[in-house]
Amino acid sequence: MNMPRILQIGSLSGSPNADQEIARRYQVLEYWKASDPIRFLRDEAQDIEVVATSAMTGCTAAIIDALPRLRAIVSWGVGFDSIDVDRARARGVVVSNTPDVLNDCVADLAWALLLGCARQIAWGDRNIRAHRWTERAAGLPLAPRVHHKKLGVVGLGRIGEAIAQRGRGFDMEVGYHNRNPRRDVSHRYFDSLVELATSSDFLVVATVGGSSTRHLVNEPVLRALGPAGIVVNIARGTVIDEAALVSLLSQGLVGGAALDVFEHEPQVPEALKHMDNVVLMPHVGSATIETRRAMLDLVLDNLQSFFSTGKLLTPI
Ligand code: 8YV
Repeated sequence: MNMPRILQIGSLSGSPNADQEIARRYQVLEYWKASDPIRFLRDEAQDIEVVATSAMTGCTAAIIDALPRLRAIVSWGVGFDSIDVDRARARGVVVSNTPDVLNDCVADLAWALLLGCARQIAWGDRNIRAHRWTERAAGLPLAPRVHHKKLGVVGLGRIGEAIAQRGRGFDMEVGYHNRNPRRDVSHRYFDSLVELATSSDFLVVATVGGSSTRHLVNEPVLRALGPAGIVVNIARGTVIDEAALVSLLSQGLVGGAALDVFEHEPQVPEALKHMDNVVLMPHVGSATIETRRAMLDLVLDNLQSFFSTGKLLTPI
């Protein structure tokens, strides 16, 4: 049987056996293994109609431009800031991502980070492992209470909504900032992000990445959150002005930070690694067995749908 050919930009190593499962159904051109990528596209990929990629490996304008017959980009992950969607649209190329299937797991991680930072879980764990229970326990600063406090969500999309819903379970007052208020939710809307930060104990960033939100959470917003406030980011590192965050944390002007994403991944500012009021994770919001399986299934279903009907199941 003649399997359709696709170009895969990077290994989908975030889902176990993803590369093998894709290769069982398609003839895969492995872009990430090419020693001379430009030549590889010119010599091997001129007939390629479909690209498979991920939120991490993306798809640049240069790749889109180098594929004259390209019709679709199928991506693993909900974020598409690493894909040049404008260039794809201009070329009539459709793009799919993997929305919804990861909402709850990303929201769970946001809450694990929030609780972990507020209740000093990583700090306690580090001290026990270092045999410092008695030494440090005496100096343990009391943690802030979480329940019945104020939760601010930056970006009340599908993931933000799942985070807000969990906040209600902790009897929290929930506020949010979006470009426009949503009519279908009862949480309080703030059209000013500074005002949301001022009125929040915990500010959770759940908005899209990309140029439209770059440094949306800037120094004034972080100052407004204040010395008792904790900022959580499970969105994209670019949404927070990381240099401002490091500086305000080191001056005690922001209370704490719990971060799954960073501005220059996989680099993490050294200063953050030495702060007890900071919790760090290596961009793993969707990394559960069930969700990563569902993400791979949606990639496979989008590929199959496009090859059989010319339509994507979850176009962006
Ligand atoms: C990551 C994500 O891709 O879906 C997204 O956009 O950011 C996540 O699923 C994943 O956690 C690996 O970085």
